[in-house]
Amino acid sequence: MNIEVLSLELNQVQLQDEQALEQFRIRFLGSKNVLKELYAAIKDIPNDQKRAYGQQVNALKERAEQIYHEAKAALTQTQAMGTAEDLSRPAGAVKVGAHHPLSLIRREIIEIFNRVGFVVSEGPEIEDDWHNFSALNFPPEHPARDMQDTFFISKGANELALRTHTSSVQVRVMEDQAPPIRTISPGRVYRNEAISARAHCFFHQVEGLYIDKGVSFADLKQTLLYFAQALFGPQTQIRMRPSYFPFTEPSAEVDVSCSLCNAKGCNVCKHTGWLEIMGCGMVDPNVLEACDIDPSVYSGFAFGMGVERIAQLKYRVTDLRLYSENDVRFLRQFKPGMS
Ligand code: 2U9
Repeated sequence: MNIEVLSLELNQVQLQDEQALEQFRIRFLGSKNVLKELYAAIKDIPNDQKRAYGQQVNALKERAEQIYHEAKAALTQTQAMGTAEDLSRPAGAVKVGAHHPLSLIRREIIEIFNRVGFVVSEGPEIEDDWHNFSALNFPPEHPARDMQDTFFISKGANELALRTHTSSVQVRVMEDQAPPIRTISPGRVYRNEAISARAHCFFHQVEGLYIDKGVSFADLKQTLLYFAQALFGPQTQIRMRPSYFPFTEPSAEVDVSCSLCNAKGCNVCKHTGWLEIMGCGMVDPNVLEACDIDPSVYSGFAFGMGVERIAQLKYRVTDLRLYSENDVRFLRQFKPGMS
């Protein structure tokens, strides 16, 4: 074996698979490699040529190492490309989540009222007696103040409870801002009820409030007609039935014509042609006074609706518990814009 032959071999070598690579390693870099022969022969080289000879063998060894490492790296890369993802291919479909039906309805309601100048106001879920009851004209003996109906956190002088409606947020708005006020308050509210298909210990409301000079019941009716037609379709009619709430006078329940049967009567509207969707009324002068707004100058209307109730009508959800059980078979049915 001599330097020229091995040098020629290194020039021509092709290491295209694992086997060839391993054979090359054994031959040039293994414990009994061919270069050892050349190193051993150094003792027979004349002294004046030893240095040049040694440099040539070292150069051979370095080239062999370089060829081995480059071929190994190239093989590893080829293998990786064979098994890994092809990064140039279009990505597979990504599974996206769905919006919760209550979020879809809440968003739709907010958008409809935004268009006619109502802005969203939010407030605490833990409320004091004043903002949840007293400022809203609830008499001291009103049943809503009872432990049976409300979740109290503390009783006595510093009484706190989970809010039973988002009207409390609007009391705060009236205390903080001068009229004109046009606001809607979406949010979660709590009632001390046994959980069933038709009742839950929490649900969601959107309440609205409009206070200005000269606001009338006609303004209320026209605003709610606009809302009902925006939400349920332009053919929708509304009707009002007299009702009672401590915070409004006069008060009314609002029905929309049943869009399922064109108000002809079906199972959903219980053959009446009408579906109840909200309550409303003119803000009681006592409430305005409690919030330092002069009822001889200003008047206002208010309304309130349950988001679950609206979602029930739009999506035909008949069991309230579905909204909070996080069952993906229920949740993934809802897509933005489907309502
Ligand atoms: C202020 C004054 C008055 C909000 C109103 C209703 C009528 C109403 C219910 C509908 C179904 C609650 O979710 S529900 O159980 N709400 O009927 N809410 S008027 O009146 C207000 C609000 C704020 C300061």
